[in-house]
Amino acid sequence: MKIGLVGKPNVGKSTMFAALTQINVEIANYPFTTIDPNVGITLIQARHDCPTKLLREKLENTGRQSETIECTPRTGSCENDVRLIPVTLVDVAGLVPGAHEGKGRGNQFLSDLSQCDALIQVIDASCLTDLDGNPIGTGACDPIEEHEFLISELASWILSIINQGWVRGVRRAQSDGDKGLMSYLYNTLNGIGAKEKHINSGFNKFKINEDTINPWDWEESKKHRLALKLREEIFPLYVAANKADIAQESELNKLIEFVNNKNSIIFPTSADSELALRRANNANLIEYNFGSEDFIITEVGKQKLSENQINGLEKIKSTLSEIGGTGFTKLIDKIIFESLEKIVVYPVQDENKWTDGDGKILPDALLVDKGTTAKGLAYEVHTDLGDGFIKAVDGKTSRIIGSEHELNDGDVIKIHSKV
Ligand SMILES: Nc1nc2c(ncn2[C@@H]2O[C@H](COP(=O)(O)OP(=O)(O)OP(=O)(O)O)[C@@H](O)[C@H]2O)c(=O)[nH]1
Ligand SMILES: [Mg+2]
Repeated sequence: MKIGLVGKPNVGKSTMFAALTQINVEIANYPFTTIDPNVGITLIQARHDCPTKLLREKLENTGRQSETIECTPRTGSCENDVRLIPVTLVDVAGLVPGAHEGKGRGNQFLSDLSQCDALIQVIDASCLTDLDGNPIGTGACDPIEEHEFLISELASWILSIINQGWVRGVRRAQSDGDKGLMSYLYNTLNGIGAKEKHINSGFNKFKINEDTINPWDWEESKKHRLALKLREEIFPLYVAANKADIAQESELNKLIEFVNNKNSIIFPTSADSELALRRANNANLIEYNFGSEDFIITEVGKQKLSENQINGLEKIKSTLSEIGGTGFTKLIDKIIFESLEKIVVYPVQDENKWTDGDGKILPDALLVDKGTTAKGLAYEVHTDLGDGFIKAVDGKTSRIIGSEHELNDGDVIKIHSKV
């Protein structure tokens, strides 16, 4: 799972990246601080208790020792039976109008977004910076315009890719109709991460209001409308209404209503606050559970923090209570588990002990699509495992399940395969 952070320059993309990945990157109050993309890992919470808890209960019920039973995540981690799953974040250069034509950092950075499963647009909800990211003061921008220009810019980028071979590509539509056109689109956009299902559903949505005959005669505006629909499928876009700590409530609410009406997900966020809290937490100055709406200053903090720092933390505290936390945990959780409809499943080699070949308990927690079947999971683990699939066993119930059985969030699955 890979999420790209996009938006105009100077909105807080790198601040959000630094806060969520704990990687130090350059942050500054001017445009184009970031040039080369930053790539890192953030951890998201599964929506269920780690199944290790169940394993312990099972053992206790049969009168066996369970205290030493702990899972060993190969990636991510687990704390107090809260399983944390890695998600890759990509922080790219700021995008200015005309980026698809090479303005600002241009197309290079757009290709940095290739293969992302979703994008989060970071918007400056405080409106203190203009569309090019220059800090010019109150009323410098319109957050809704900022959102719409990004959508259009992403579509223009997709259009510039499909235009490269359009005349030759759409000839296939002459003999094969829509199927030929879709196959051209898939072959062309596959390189930036498009899957067949994206092309099919984007194209079908486009067809609701448009005819698809004679594509060789289409005007640019029609192709742009197609690109808009394809973008929705390939790069679902969500919004972090950032700098909410200094934003005007009326502007913030206008933006939230606008994005909600488009059935996307938006939360007010404060990247600055999240970064400060995580750093203070790492230094033992405060106790802060990521995503929570409050924190406490530790004894060490009381001794070491200056009056200014305490005041700063008090300010953050009031931001947290105003906007309900810094927004990121809720935003990413909702994107992954509700909008992208992912579930977490645990493939194991031993269906009784829930271990891999080395005796490690629940080493893998995989994010897969809701509706993934037992055989589908086998393919996620390895193509050979999928090709040789015989049957699977549900580790929680010990029942044998067939290839088409749909998995549930939190399932522990042993796959039997010819290989
Ligand atoms: N008040 C406030 N300031 C913020 C917040 N997030 C980031 N900033 C400030 O906004 C400025 C820009 O932050 P960056 O993270 O460098 O922004 P960016 O979007 O990565 O910028 P480019 O790399 O130039 O595209 C810095 O001065 C940050 O401290 C926030 O939530 N609230
Ligand atoms: Mg940056």
